[in-house]
Amino acid sequence: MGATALTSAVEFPALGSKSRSPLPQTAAESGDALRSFPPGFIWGTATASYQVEGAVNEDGRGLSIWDTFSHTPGKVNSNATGDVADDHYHRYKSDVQLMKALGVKGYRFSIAWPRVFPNGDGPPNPKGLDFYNRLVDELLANGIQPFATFYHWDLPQSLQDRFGGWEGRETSKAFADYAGYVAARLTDRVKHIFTINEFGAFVEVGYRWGVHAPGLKLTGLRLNQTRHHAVLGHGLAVQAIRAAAKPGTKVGLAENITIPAPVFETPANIAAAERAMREMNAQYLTVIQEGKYTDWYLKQAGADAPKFTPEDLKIISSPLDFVGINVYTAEFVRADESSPIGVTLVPRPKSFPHAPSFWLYVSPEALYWGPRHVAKLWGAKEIYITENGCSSSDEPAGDGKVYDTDRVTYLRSYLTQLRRATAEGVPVRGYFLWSLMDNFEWADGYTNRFGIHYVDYATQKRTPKLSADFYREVIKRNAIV
Ligand code: PNW
Repeated sequence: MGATALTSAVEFPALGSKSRSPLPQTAAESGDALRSFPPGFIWGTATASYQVEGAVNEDGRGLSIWDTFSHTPGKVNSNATGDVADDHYHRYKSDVQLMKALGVKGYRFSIAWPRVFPNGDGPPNPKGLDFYNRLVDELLANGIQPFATFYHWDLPQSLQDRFGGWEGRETSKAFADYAGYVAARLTDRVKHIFTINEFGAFVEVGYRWGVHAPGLKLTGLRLNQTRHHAVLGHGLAVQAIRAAAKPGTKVGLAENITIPAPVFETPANIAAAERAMREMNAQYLTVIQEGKYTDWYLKQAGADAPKFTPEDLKIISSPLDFVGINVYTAEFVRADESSPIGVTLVPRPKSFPHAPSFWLYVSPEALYWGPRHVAKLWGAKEIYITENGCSSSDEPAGDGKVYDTDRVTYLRSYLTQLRRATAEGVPVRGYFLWSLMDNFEWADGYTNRFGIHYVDYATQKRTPKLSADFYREVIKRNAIV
């Protein structure tokens, strides 16, 4: 059987021939109504300070827990550190040009607390803040809106040493002081602020599993109190930002909510997923939205329940202007009368497809159910997808290009689910792809690449991957391609 047998067996009408059924030629032709996003939708990319900046000893920056952790042998894959990372501190101007070439409308970056307050509290270091002044000015000059995260895990080491980091209430207070200081100086130009990135990652992975900085393995009351101080720090920061910011500044957070998706969309399973959403996020987004810990969480914690005052709960639930969610994966659930909250987690088979990052199960439904739960349960009026993306093996081909069709497929599937949410009126206003470029992927070092630009770490050369071409088209058409 040769090629002739194949071609004669299947007859493809020539394109343009009269007998051809009138199928649309492109996805856009198949109806923008089916593929497009609301007008004014903000397409963006995201990064974080320690993952891209480098320049760890420059202009008076203090030590962070990630400097200490990455320099402790055995903690990070290949003992990689963020000492140089993407050298973004020096290359931010050309990196802004990468964004401009993509056509992004927004850029989500984070501010390194130890650049601004080298000891976490005490005297500020104006030279540290100057970097962000330069970056913000460069973004605005290129028509890109800055979205700033105030805490993306690089806690000043001094706070870890003196107060046990987020184990101590003093850290929550210091965070608010730092947030107010920065808000006073940037909000003439930065209109969107995220207090904290991923409570559910930095507390659980850093203070419970010991896999991220500071590498602790807390349990019981100490762990629950750390969780409490994280959300308290967020609430205190919201108040400090509101007190210091220029009018028109919007404040929110960026949380990697656990997203329960109904394994099939029956009314009973959907109701079960909504119950699960509140409980699976009880220590973080639920208490922030509802101003109380769920009965079930407190019951489970028993004597280890965090110690708090009614005033704490009021601070934690300070009203927000928007909710940001980082979306990577879903947990499938179904209704179950026999469970105390009427829902069971469906186990994942070993063969469930995932990205090179072991935790990143490919579940596009997350980008529908995540924002929908947030809007339905808590009435959020403005939602941002503050991160979504995936790792890939990303090996450059002979021509130097990276043909990351796995990432393109991943993004297209997820965006299709996001489109379903916006079409139903879920108020998602923007989407920030993680990440603009390959970077320091925490305990995985430089092995798991998430960028849509390939970074050659030996030369710092950035090359757009196929996924960058895909994203440029999506942005240009405001539609899935
Ligand atoms: C997020 N998990 O981290 C972070 O906000 C980014 O800094 C990071 O680079 C990106 O996602 C990709 O990992 C996560 O284990 C790390 O479920 C781990 C998990 C989730 C998010």
